[in-house]
Amino acid sequence: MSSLDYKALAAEARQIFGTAADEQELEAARVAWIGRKGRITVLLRQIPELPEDERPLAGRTLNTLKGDLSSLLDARLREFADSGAGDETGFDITHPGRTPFIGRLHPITKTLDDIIEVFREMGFDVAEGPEVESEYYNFEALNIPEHHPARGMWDTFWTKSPPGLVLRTHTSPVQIRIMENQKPPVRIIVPGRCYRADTPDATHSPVFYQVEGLYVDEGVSMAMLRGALDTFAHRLFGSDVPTRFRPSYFPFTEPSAELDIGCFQCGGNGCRLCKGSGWLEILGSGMVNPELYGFVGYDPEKVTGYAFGMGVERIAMLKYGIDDIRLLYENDLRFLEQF
Ligand code: 2U9
Repeated sequence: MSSLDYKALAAEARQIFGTAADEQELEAARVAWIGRKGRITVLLRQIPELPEDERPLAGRTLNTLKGDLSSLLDARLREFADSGAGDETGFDITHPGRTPFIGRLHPITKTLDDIIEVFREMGFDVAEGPEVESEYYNFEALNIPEHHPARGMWDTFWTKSPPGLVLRTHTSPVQIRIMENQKPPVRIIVPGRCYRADTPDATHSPVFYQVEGLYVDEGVSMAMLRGALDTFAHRLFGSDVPTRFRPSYFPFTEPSAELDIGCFQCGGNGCRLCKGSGWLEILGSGMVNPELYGFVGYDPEKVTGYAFGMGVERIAMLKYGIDDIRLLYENDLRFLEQF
């Protein structure tokens, strides 16, 4: 059997299978071509009678054609079944539906969206900036000079080539960039991915998300900060949750304070989650250190500002009762499908 014969044979068979008008015609084609006494089957059976050097090619080509015709047959049958059994519109109301795969948002994304929504309603704009930063924006302009002991608060990834850049350890550089380009009032929140050279454990991930906020204008006060953060905590964790402001230290804010919410697990009596204190820390904050205004050309005699920052994973873990941050990065569907 020569390859030319095969081509003509294949074309003829495909034409017949492809144009069969209904299931009966298709069944007739099946019997005539690939049934027990069909043309292809008979030709396959005759291979041993061919000259020896023609047998391999004939076997291969005929078997391939048989497989192709069988697939074509299945496809056409499915086609008839899909349009078949139906009413005059061709729609088969008895045909079982296909369950669509419903995607869902990652718990970090959900939490990020919730946080952004609350601050948007309070009048904050959303700003973003680069994840690879200069040492100047990530540290110096934030009142954290080289050799300052506060640098130890951030284990930093440095770039090799070009050298001297950092993967931002917080989103604060974006606030500096915005203030350089915009006169007060500035009222922004800055969501984004940050990096710290921490060893991963249940509460640390070298990649994590932050939302920071900044409000600078004439007359911005610590009381306004407290009010905004209280509103935020109540919106995210419920209007009954107790809050407290606890003094703290950050080089870029003075004075600084952390916001705690009452532990919802033990109701404030002390448990493992709150490490016995009855309180859960949810964010850091403070009045922008006036030193910073010199870096961006603002007049510290005229404006004041508040700033805050929170780890999105921490908020998500508290909100959803997740006890290990690594679960948020492993992408195990059994975990993700719960949200
Ligand atoms: C400018 C001035 C001040 C942002 C602030 C914090 C306090 C803070 C941490 C919370 C958990 C980071 O994710 S975390 O590790 N952040 O406690 N961040 S005040 O202050 C700024 C930012 C920008 C120009």
